[in-house]
Amino acid sequence: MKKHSSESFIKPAHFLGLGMIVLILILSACGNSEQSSDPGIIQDTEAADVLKENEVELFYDDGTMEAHHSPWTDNTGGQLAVVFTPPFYPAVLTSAQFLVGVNGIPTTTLRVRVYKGSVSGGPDEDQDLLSSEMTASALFGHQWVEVDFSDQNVIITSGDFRIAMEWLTPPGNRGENAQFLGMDYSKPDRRSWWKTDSSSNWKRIGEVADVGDRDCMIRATVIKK
Ligand SMILES: [Ca+2]
Repeated sequence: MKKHSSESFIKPAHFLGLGMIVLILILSACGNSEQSSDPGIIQDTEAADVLKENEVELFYDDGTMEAHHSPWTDNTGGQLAVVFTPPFYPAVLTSAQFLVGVNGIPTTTLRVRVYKGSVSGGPDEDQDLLSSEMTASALFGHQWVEVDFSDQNVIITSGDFRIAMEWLTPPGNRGENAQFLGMDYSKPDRRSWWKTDSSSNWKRIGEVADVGDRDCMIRATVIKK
């Protein structure tokens, strides 16, 4: 009887009232959850936007490879380099990209070099900006190989800097024994440099062969400190 009287006590109107209260509570909870989670999402997005705004990729090639080069030598230590001018100071170097060509042996290990220097002069190897030796390699040909400098603490406070690909394996006179670097022949910027082997002097790439100036396909990403 007690059970029966209890059931008879809750009438349809009461169910409707309880339902409304539950609905209001649910909507209220949803509102609270939006209020508590939205600011976090907005903050994350703002932080990412700020990071993106401050990060700049520096490049002087147009992304299309007309040819690819190697130092064409039987010796080691040949290098191809690009000089970069940061748009702000201090600039922290975060990464570099090298477009490795398809010919030769694309997966050959290369050494990454970063020096001080200037647009008007050659790379200054006495001012090596890396704190430890860095190497990289492509997984296959015609690939931008990205190198991360986040552990290197490379900070440019004034002037320019240079990034070079160094051949650790003698490429041979036709370059067939090692990797190639992509070259852009369109609108060259007089920023690319050539060194045949470890004992050679740096030359502007326009002084090598008779095809004029061209851009080595090396890029750099910097962020304002
Ligand atoms: Ca091009």
